[in-house]
Order: sequence, then C-alpha cells, then structure tokens
Amino acid sequence: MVSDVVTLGETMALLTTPRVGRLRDMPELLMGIAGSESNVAIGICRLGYRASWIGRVGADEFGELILASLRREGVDVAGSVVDGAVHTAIMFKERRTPAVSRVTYYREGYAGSRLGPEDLDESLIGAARIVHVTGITLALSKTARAAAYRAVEIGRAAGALISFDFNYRAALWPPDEAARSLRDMALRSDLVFASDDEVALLGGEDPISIAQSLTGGGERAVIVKRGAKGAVSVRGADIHDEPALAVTAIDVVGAGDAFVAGYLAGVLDGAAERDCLRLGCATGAHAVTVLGDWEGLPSRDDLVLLQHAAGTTLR
Ligand code: KDG
Repeated sequence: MVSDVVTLGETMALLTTPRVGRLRDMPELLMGIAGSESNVAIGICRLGYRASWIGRVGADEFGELILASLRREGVDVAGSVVDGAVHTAIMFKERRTPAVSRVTYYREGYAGSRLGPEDLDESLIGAARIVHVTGITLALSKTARAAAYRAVEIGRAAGALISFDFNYRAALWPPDEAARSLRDMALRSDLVFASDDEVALLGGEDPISIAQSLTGGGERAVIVKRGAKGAVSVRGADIHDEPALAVTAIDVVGAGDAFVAGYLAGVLDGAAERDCLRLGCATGAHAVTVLGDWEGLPSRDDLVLLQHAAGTTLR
C-alpha cells in the first residue's frame, strides 16, 4: 500500500480513570490506546487520506489491542513489528481534578522504545508524500532516535515533506538535552509544530521570534500551537494567525496531534496556509470535546458539527 503519510513512534496501552480522583482509588479503569504518532495517523485516515504507522508492540494482549485499533481506523500497520522479547508499554491517565490530568508512563525498555532503523521499510517511507516524526521518538532510546533520523533521511531523499512535532515530554528527558535535539530535527524538517512552551525551551522571550529564527528565512514553516488561543504559522516574514474554535473541553490530551493531522490533511489537499491552519484548529477543537487521546478526531462530515448551536439535535 502507498500511504500519503508515514509516521513512526511508540503507541501504548492507555488506562484511564473513569472519574476524577487518584489511580489507587479506582476499582475500574477504561482501556484504550495512545501514541502521538498513531493519533496523527488516525486523524489523517478520518480526513480521507492513507496513513501508515511503524512501531514495535509486544506479543501480548496490549499489542493486539493496538494493532487491531489502528487497523479498525484504517491505519496501515504492515510496517510495524511484534517484539516477542518484551511487553507493550502502558500509559496511565488520571483526572486528578476536573481540570487537571496526570499521565504516568511504564515505557522504558518496553517494546516501543526498541524500535530501530532496521525496522524501517524503505519503500513504504520513500513512497509517502509526508513523513511525520516527533520529539517523543527522539527521547525514547538511542535506537528509536536513530530510526527517526533514518526515516527523515529516506523521506528527504525520496522528495517527501518532512513534518516534525516537538512534543516535548518532560518525563522522558531533561530540557537542555531536549532543546539541542529538537532544534537539530527542526532544522532537517519542512513543517515544524510546537506549542508556545516547547518553542520557549529553545531560549528567548517571544515564541513568534524564536519560531521565526527556526524558519531558515522561509525555507520551512514553523507552526506554533497555542491551545485555546489558536495557532500561528511563521515562514520567514510571512505570519498567519488563526483563532481557536470555542468549545467545551473535556480532555485536552491529544489536541496537538489532532491539530497536526488537520494541518497535514490541508497540505495534502493543496490548501493555502490559512486553510491548513483552520483545518488544524477545527480538528483540535473536535478532539478536546471527547474523552480519549484520539477518539474525538473528526471525519470531513463531522467538521460542520461545531457550527451548530449548543443543544441542537440532528434528526
Ligand atoms: O499527544 C498525546 C500523547 O501524549 C499521547 O497520546 C501519548 O504519545 C504519547 C506520549 O508519549 O505522551
């Protein structure tokens, strides 16, 4: 299968507390899957394009759950590896207060972080229009980082657009090491996504000027995700600012991935910069209205839903 977007990274089993409180006080948990790159792949498929996800899962029930869930969403997982030596990683998500969630990872040394360059199917990556990687993969392990670099090299040589989301995870690496690595990968990419906070990791006061300094005078676009404030795209002196859609947020984890999926679908559509931002903001808004890291991702038909007044019943 030829995919429009190929992405690689770690997807974990996700166990979420069904209500507000501490994990230890919950007699039951909700089970699902989570992974930034597979979230993007699902978003791309829901918006009508083909996406492949490459990663390692254990030969266990969680690995089966991940592959089955991705297949059900139309994501191609033919390039992924079942690793019989270790288990699939787990992420726990607690809603500690109605407004604050806390994530705990059980992932070091688990299957996803054993991803390596030898796992990559060069013909799959070389045929993609976009190769998408994130800072999470850079932080996971030396081999996972090498896989991300190799995927970018293959994509670049084949003429694909390279898309990179900072996705800084403080639990995975220290900020100074992250800043060096994130900058390096950003400078190898065509489309760079980062939140205000992530851009600030690189040092400096104003996120937009830092973003501007990364664009290489306009050879790449840096898109700053600002949550409820929308998104700004910077390419040299060209700046587009798009407000967020006003929605009631239920679960904001995964909103950034949803934004990226929408923006990249806009790029695949051949849309103008502002329309890519708009689609990104719309998919991000949809994602936060539903519990789960990717379940709220919209199809094209869903995109009109946010235009209806609260209380509307569609019959
Ligand atoms: O962006 C949402 C992700 O944080 C989540 O789905 C899990 O990939 C993940 C991570 O490393 O936190």
